[in-house]
Amino acid sequence: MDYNDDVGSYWVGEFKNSMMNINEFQHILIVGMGKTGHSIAQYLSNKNINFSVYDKDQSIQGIRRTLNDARAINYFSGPLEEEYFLNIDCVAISPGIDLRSPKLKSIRKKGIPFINDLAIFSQEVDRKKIKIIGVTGTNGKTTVCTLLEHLFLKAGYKAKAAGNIGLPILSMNNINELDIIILELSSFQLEISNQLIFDVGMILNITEDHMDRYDSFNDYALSKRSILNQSKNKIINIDDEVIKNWNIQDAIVFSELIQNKKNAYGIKKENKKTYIVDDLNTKINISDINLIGKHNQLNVMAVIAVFKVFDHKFIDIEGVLKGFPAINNRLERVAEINGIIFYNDSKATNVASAIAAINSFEGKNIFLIAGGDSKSQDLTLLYDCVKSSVSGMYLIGKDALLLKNACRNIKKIEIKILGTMKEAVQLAFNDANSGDIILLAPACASYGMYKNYIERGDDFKSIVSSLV
Ligand code: UMA
Ligand code: ADP
Repeated sequence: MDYNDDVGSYWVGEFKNSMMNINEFQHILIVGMGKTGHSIAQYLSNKNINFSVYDKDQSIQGIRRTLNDARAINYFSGPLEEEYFLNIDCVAISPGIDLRSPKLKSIRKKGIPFINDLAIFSQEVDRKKIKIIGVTGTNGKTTVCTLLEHLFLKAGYKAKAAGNIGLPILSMNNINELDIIILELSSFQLEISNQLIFDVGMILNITEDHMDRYDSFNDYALSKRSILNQSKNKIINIDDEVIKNWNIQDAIVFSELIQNKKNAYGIKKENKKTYIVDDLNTKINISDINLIGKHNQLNVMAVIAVFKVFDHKFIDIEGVLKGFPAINNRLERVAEINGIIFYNDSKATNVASAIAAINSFEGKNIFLIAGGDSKSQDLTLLYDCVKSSVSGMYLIGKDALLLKNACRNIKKIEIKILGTMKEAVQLAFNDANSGDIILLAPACASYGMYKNYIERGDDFKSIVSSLV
């Protein structure tokens, strides 16, 4: 089915191309020279395809240096100009570039195709041999991809997770020696090209994020939904408010609420243990895994659903799940000091993930450190959760005041705005008592205070370790 027929027309659809052959282009302009741009440049250079490069911020000398032996025809930097597209017959775009740019739309209108690393990869990979799993959703992608990679490796497959997880798809070595590739896909990556077909494509959830990049939540949701048009087998979360309304009929589903339905995974509690179950007598004990919170139960269900498509008889799923370690910056237990437990969930960069973190400590007093760049999200969605479960709120970063305003009518707690992470941790530590939780779950991106969420999590951890 054609993309636009299925989801209606919206601006992102303008950039979806059908099949094309990379070798037929005479001169490609790479827009954005971060990790992705560099991986595309290296690929084109290896194939002897002509290319030029553009980056808004990086200097021409800087790009020349980091490209090493790859040689571009032209190097452009500064504001994007239409003249950079003269003699260009294809644009290779990085995910960080906002496609609503009038200049890019006008280039596209002239009929110049836009591609990305996924489209190039689709021509490089040997599909007779390699299975590809695509994972998208607002939250949980890295957890699911890492867990899938872990399970497949333990089962003896040559498996690799790549994509938005931090490894550009074209930077993977020896692609065609692999059996299974697990691709973490952002909405930005899904905006371009429908060339790559997934053996399994899944959507974990859709909640507000990246509202600074979309005109509406619907545009963001539709970008995620487009993965289903490119997937031979679909896996979806039907507890999700957005996904359930799509009424997708031919998918394997997972849900906390249903059981014993065909092609469905659910949760069963029995003798204080939690199991993932299906209609075919699958019963997997997940009580003792290192991933805490209900949201992680959903993530594990999504992972297990993949084994409906792949043969799994020889994997001890329960055993492997138990041995899977917690992932850095995702509800990572950092320390216990004077009976107070510190958790680092720096990767909670949106409201839904912060709510999932707070809901993971039922019955505990939670002292929440949050704030940063809110990316135009609706912060009032935090209100109910903070009201019912948070005992103290310590806000930092650019949008601290916006967060405070979103929660200002909650009378029972004091909300403090602090200048640094150190002050926030110190104050939370002063206010908490034995048995309480101090949780970094910012609900915001780290921009403005840190290079990324990893640096923010590292700062939190080092401040906590200095409290001992
Ligand atoms: N740039 C421009 N013009 C612009 C915007 C950016 O020239 O208008 C330039 C910047 O100066 C910079 C380069 O583009 O030099 C950055 O490109 P990029 O933002 O596409 O970043 P990459 O380094 O290529 O990283 C991208 C993903 N980044 C984004 O989607 C923003 C990485 O996800 C991903 O790991 C990597 O490709 C490999 O696939 C990061 C991310 O934050 C971790 N993703 C978002 C998320 O997870 O929420 C979607
Ligand atoms: P992504 O790669 O989609 O950003 P991660 O696995 O890195 O996902 O997790 C990002 C944040 O979301 C973390 O704070 C994590 O605790 C939280 N999280 C993980 N899975 C879910 C989920 N299914 N629903 C809500 N939040 C989640």
